[in-house]
Amino acid sequence: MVTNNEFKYSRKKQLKVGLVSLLGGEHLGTDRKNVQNDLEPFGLLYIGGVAKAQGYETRIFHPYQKANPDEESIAKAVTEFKPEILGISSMTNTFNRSVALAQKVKARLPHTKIVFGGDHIGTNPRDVIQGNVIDVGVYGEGEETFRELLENYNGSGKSLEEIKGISFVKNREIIITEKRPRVMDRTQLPKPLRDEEILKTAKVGVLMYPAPSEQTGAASLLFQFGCPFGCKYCSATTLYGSKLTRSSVECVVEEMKDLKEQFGINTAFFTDLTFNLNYKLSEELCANLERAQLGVNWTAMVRPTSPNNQPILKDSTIEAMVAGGCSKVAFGIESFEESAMQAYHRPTSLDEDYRTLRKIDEAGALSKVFLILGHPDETLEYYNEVISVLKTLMPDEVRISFLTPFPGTPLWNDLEEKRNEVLLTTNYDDYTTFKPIMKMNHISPDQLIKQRQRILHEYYNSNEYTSHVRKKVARTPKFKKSFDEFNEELKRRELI
Ligand code: B12
Repeated sequence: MVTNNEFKYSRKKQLKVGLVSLLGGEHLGTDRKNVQNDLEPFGLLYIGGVAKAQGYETRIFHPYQKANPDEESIAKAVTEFKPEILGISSMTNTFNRSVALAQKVKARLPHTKIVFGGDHIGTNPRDVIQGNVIDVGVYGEGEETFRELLENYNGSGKSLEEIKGISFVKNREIIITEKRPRVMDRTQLPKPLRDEEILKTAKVGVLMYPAPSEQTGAASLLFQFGCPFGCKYCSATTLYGSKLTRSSVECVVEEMKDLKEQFGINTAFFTDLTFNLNYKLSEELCANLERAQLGVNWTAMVRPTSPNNQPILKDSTIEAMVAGGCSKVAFGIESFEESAMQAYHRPTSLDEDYRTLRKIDEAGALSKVFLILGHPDETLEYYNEVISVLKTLMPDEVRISFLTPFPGTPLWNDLEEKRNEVLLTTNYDDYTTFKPIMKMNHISPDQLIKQRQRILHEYYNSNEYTSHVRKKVARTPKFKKSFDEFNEELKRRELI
């Protein structure tokens, strides 16, 4: 049991901060048949920005760095660096491996303090107890919390009990301190600490303009942080509450400009969960990006309808996005199975989805839709409907996840005492959205995996899709290479 987790070091010692984020299960190995994007561990980079701004020697360790291809080499590199503080960012599917890595480091550096943050501990602060190695868990957004922890390290700050937004173990008891209010104006925060090697390895996939082979690095960016819509399967509500915080138009344009000039990137990924939430602001950002003519193409996630299914995505926003360099617009259809839409608190309008896709085609961008399969009530008939709906909607790219009630989400919390009854597994490693997690009434896990493959295979091989792509490339010839590379990847994934 981690006992002395107070961080008392001699006054103003030049502390060293190590930061680690491991890759998800689907990103490991050569297969990578479910990988969509390779992006920076963005949350961790913001934490790095805080540590650097506090004047600490800060180093990031990540598998996109040639020197750190796997967890053993990362543990070795961290040990050689001898940080006083090791910050680890983890999702649920990387949590167990992150704990194992922390144990390896702690065994060699018993005085190094281990601080976990990110989507998993961020929504499950009680898991600070796991593995008996985590000194502090940071839940919710982490910048201000980590700054106060660093001050605590230097003996100049608050005691752990006084620091909001953390969990730790004291006298065999899990202490969870008060929730930390969000930082409404993120222009006050230090910029993310970028790592050139990670940035240049990062790519937006699978279908993108510029095509993956022509991308010179993909930067993650954030304008509006959080989402008030409260879909029950999403971690955002638990992580960030319903408030939306933001940076500024000037800061985002400046950041993209700096990344272009400093690292020569030509691609970006907005991690905003719903880019069109405040459409006037989003359009203002796009107008400024258009004026700046930075030659960076980017993708963003939008939402066509509100939680009560009213249209919220304006044509003017899509036009402004494309004029500002957006070359791929992504949005969730998720499910149109009645009980699933209710259970997820996430309705969809296929008419509005159709209108949105045609608008994206007309504006000259690529489109990607997200679907979730695996709600217990789904049937084979529903999957046949999914195929015919896709042939009608004709998105350029489809990502199908399996319903995954991530620990700490409303969906997980609602399952409460009947979890063992309705879940196939509670092994965190399986929570990648590419493994069936929920037991279903009419479909076995193997059948579900086959149905997912069948839906993608039948859609991408359909005449509707082939002629849609032909017309799209005829209308926007610059997309030819993007679709050619996409085709190659679909073949490699045995989807065509
Ligand atoms: C961008 C993104 C990605 C990117 C990059 C992910 C990365 N960080 O490495 C890509 C496309 C690669 C990706 C892949 C996957 N993703 Co993803 N992704 C997102 C998305 C859309 C935005 C995340 C983001 O950048 N937010 C902005 C940053 C600034 O916020 P943040 O990450 O929360 O960081 C803050 C705090 O968490 C905290 N913090 C974070 N790390 C640390 C570390 C320390 C030490 C401290 C103190 C604090 C701290 O402070 C940060 C600043 O305030 C989220 C959606 C969401 N709801 O957030 C899903 C999301 C994180 N992804 C999810 C999943 C499941 C995956 C995949 C497993 C899916 C798959 N199989 O492909 C993979 C796994 C990849 C991996 N590396 O593990 C889930 C995770 C749920 C969970 N509990 O695990 C989310 C929440 C979506 C959802 N379904 O709800 N993803």
